[in-house]
Amino acid sequence: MTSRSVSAAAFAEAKRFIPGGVNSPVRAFRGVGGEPFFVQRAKGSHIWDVDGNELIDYVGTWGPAILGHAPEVVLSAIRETAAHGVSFGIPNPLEVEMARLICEWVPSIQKVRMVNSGTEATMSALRLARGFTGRDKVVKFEGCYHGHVDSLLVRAGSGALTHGEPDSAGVPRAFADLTITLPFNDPEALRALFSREGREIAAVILEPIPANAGLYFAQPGFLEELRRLCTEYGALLIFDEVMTGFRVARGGAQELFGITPDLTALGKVIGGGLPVGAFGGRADIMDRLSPDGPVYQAGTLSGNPLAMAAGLAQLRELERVNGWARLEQLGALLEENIREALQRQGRPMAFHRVGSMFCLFFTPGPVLNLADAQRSDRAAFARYFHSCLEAGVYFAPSQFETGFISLAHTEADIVETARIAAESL
Ligand code: HOZ
Repeated sequence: MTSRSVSAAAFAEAKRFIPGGVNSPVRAFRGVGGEPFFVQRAKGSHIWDVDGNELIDYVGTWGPAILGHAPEVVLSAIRETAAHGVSFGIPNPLEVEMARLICEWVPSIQKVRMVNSGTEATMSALRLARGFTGRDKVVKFEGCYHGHVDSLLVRAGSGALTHGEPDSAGVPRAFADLTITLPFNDPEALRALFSREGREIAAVILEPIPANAGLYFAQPGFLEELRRLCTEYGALLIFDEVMTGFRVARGGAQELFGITPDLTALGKVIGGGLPVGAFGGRADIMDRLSPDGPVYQAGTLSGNPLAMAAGLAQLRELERVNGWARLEQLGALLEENIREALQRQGRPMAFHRVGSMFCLFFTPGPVLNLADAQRSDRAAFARYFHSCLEAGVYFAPSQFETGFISLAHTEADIVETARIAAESL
């Protein structure tokens, strides 16, 4: 049995001063039982806890670490930039470089504004959509998670779902009333809603690849129908690509599917591990932002030079090595090994993957929406999670999260992971 006594002591101390002992609920292991370990350091595909245990990591700081932990290109960019100052609150050239890169890589984005987290990105995109359309209602999908934005913590995924609070306390009824939720992959429900109140809808926001209630995919035609309805009724289509942006393809999920949203929210990979988000889209919409337009949005640390430098270094490295092709290879290797193990053991379980993102559901499936994902055997997932952790593999501590492979993972890491996963089923 692995010893984690130093982590246990650190957690006890943390709980005295930090609510629940964590600065974000998903870290608390509530979905799997037990207590979180404390990390000492992370490099490449591995992390070491304060007790000296080494783990192959598939959380990747919840998505940003696409090159692996602490890659040299990012570290040296941070060091070089820090030598000139760590924050200015004055326009700096790195912000413009980042904006130009985003606009070049994601053609639906003609203008972009940097913020400090994915939550800020979706929150601001929503306000802009309301300001632009002059309408109040927004539509989201059950199980999609868009950060802890008041009006989006309704039937939400990720930690909200894991902890059984998909409708958070503290969100005024009046806000929640303006949020309409629909099941994912239900075009009939979508059409019915639009024909009833389409002209009152400011925006539809979704993860084009839902990855916060496990990982599942849009059925053929669903995203196209959504795009068509938004256009017909004058509602804005917002893609939350905080997880998928720059990860599933250079141009994100919208490039994979060939769908053009009006606005896009970004985060995670874009910051190279530093706190960054961004939202952007059509210039005529973005120009409604202050100081040119009436929609106010601001941030002391937005466009922070260290964050811009780290993000730019990570994105350029990804492109230099054509990281997406390599991530697909590694993802395919994991999938092949896991599927083979499931078949060998006669375990009909839904394994979903897109590039370097993956999820093993403890249900035979099909999993097409939140209700399907909730059929997973969460007790079995918890046993699997702890068995993998004990054997040296760290997956996200919830059935309702997604795994991330990085460019630092090796074939040997992947094969070893699949072996441990198979033994833990
Ligand atoms: N957005 C992350 C994936 N579900 C979770 C990060 C967090 O809530 O701390």
